[in-house]
Amino acid sequence: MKIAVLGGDGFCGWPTALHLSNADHEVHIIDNLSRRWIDTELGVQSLTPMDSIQERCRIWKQETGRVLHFHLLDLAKEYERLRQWLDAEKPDAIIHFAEQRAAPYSMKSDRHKVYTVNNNVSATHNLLTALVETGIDAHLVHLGTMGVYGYSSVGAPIPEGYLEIEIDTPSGKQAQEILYPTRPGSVYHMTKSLDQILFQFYAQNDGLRITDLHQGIVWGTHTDQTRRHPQLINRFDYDGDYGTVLNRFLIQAAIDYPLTVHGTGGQTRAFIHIQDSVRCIELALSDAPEAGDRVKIFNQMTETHRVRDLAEMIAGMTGARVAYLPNPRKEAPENDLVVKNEQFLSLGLNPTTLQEGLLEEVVEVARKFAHRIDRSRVPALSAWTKTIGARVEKDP
Ligand code: NAD
Ligand code: USQ
Repeated sequence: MKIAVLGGDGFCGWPTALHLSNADHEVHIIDNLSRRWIDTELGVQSLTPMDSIQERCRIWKQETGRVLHFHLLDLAKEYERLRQWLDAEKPDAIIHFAEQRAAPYSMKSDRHKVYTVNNNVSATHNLLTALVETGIDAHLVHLGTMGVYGYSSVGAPIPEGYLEIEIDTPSGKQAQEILYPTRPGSVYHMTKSLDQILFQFYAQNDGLRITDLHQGIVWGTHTDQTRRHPQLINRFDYDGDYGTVLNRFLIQAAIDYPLTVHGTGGQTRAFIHIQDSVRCIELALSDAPEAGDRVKIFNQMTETHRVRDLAEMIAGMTGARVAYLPNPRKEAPENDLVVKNEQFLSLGLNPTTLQEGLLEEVVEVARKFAHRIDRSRVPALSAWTKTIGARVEKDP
């Protein structure tokens, strides 16, 4: 297939582009490199040294003989160029990673909220309307988030996207299937909830074929392809805005920094290893909906863990200390989480679960590049409300 990977320079997009290229697909990366600019804005860098996207593509060709095409394009701001590109290239499938994805970054200030909403909602909507306009029947696979469901403590299993309900009508009870009610916990997660409505509309109105993957927190760094050459290494975020919890704990353990648990650490979240994330996308591509189908929704996660359990496990493994800090976020201090993920399992996913070997591998990567870590960028300082901000700043 000819596949466009939007956001293919990012943490999930790069290994996906390599995986699909390795599987003999013709891969086109589209990215505006905004993530690299945000590193500059925040004064941080990936733990792992990343070459330019052009250099990464050159090394991939040198190692495998396969070509990765790169196009510098802003999906949110360059609608005409996007439409022309689609019209000229007519991809069979499009994988959409190209959004501002950090919850803390989206809550930093009013400017960051505005940027995140404008960038994410415009990128998704521009893509959808350009597909309609050009009449291209590509299968669109979007990387969404488990966070759209919210983390209430009800404890009932979270279905894959849709909820069956019964409503009272004058002629008795009627069964109905609705999108699971969304309850985002940050401006970023809110944009993913808005994306869901955009997808629902364009599938029903124009017959677009869309799959939305509600992905959990991705951990790890290597995949089979990124291991092939040092310059193909994946990015790895550790800072307080972009670093995700398990990867942060692993680098903190490597540099002897107390593991930064927010609050009691009673938050339970869904996780998936980067290698499985890449594999799930390939599986989703092989199971495309037909025109006229509702949006196909998968829960892309393999296990759930409580944050404090992860911290204690890594502390036990590495001897790191655990620090329980005031929580900069507004979120339930404790929640249970049961998630259905039968669809990927039935398509043949064989989940990679947290294993000491793999955790140790990440700590090794962190130790190798520890000299690149700026300890002052480790604390998570972006506060969800002004009141919470005052409390977090007072913490010694
Ligand atoms: P990332 O920030 O590393 O990559 C996103 C890429 O998209 C970057 O290279 C960025 O430059 C590009 N981009 C952003 N806006 C763009 C625009 N307007 N035009 C063109 N390119 C643009 O993020 P990631 O961790 O790879 O996440 C990718 C997707 O997966 C996101 O949509 C995110 O919501 C979702 N996701 C990520 C995780 C995770 O743990 N990393 C978990 C669940 C879901
Ligand atoms: N947390 C800590 N200590 C830290 C960092 C985080 O205790 O040092 C806690 C947070 O308070 C939160 C949980 O860990 O309760 C998860 O935080 P996170 O930063 O790992 O994940 P999140 O903000 O939810 O966002 C990440 C990705 C996002 C993706 C989402 C999937 O950045 O793109 O959508 O995971 S999910 O969480 O399933 O919605």
